[in-house]
Amino acid sequence: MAALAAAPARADNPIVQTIYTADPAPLVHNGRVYLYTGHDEDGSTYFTMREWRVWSSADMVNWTDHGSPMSLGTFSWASADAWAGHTIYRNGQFYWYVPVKNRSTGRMAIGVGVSSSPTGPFRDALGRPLVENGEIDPAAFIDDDGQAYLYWGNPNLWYVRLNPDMVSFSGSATRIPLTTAGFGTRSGNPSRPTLYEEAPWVFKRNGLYYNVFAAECCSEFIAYSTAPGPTGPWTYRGTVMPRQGGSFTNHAGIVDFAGGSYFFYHNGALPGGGGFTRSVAVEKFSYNANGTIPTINMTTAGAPQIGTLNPYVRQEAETIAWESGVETEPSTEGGMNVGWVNNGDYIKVKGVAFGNGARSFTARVASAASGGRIELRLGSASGAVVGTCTVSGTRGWQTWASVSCPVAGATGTHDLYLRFAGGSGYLFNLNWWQFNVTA
Ligand code: FUB
Repeated sequence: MAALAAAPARADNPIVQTIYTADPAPLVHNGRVYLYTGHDEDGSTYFTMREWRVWSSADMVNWTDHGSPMSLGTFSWASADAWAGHTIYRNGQFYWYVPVKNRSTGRMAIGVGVSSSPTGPFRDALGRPLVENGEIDPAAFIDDDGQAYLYWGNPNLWYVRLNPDMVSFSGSATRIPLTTAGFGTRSGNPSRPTLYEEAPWVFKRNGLYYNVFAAECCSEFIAYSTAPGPTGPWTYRGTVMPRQGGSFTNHAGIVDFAGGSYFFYHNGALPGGGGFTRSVAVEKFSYNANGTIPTINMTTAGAPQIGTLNPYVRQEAETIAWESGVETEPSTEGGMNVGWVNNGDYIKVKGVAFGNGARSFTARVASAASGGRIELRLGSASGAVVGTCTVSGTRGWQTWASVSCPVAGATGTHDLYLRFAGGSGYLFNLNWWQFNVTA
């Protein structure tokens, strides 16, 4: 399992440790960043990917796991390869464009899932591919005039003009000329003379159109081009993220959120990580004054936290900055819960604002075994204990009960560690928790 997290306790990249994730596609909606990813299977030796996953955050460090609201099973015509997708919002609906293998043709095709919620569930909007030419990595963009575009491609770069319904298009697929002026020069590969490899990410900023893409496999780096319009002509602008991180692919997504700019990518940084067991990470960056993108390097620290987390409202157990040992699963009470909890495992929640002090703690727990303890620690997994909650068996891993315990010494803002203790084997599951200002 990827949930090893033997790295230093304070690192926050990669941002998900419970599973391997790849191909980030961030979307800002209603004060949160929703992060759509692929899922590399444990121990994979190919791009063995069967589902997509959704995460969200309001502070860029504590990420909530929303599970898998779309998988190969969503597309009855798809047989394999739940690869790199992109989600965009329009008129109350979320459209998730994904490449999958078409069972009947054996070729890669682009499907589109649709949902009225950013966390799904998503359904197949068409019951067939939106477009199919054997190429991958769709990215949607809606221009200021309302015209939407879908870009995709490896080895070529294509676009179609999407209709306002976002699930049909006008005209036919158009190939963007891959010129060296537009996409840089690759040497030693006459059939691919430009750096463009795959994974386009198109957006507009201050009237300039950007195409950030994975360059020159393998290994890939992230590069970008700009243009005066959504269809070009493109001019190559250089490297965004050099080759780093132990994965021979990389895949970028960029958003602006709460006044900052954020660059998402993937690498092989988790234990057992590599080219087919990747993990999504994020860095904060600032555009240069002339609109160019600076070189961005991978870090283990990740982005700084925006604000703090409020412990006096219900927090999902699967809202995590870093964890060691646990996994998640769908909960019968809705959303996800944390499970596979062993003695010594922990969850770090960053920047928790206790204010004048918490007096008690409540957790929603379930256990088919005999339970254990939740130690509430500040600063590190071995930090000061401000409370300990005893969890008893509930006769089922989804038989939920609330437990409470007193808290003392939790004032100000700290990283909170929920450290789990008990005997051998799985101890209990955790669905949500909340601190209280009353005993
Ligand atoms: O994840 C499978 C493929 O690897 C994606 O479609 C590409 O962008 C590369 O990241």
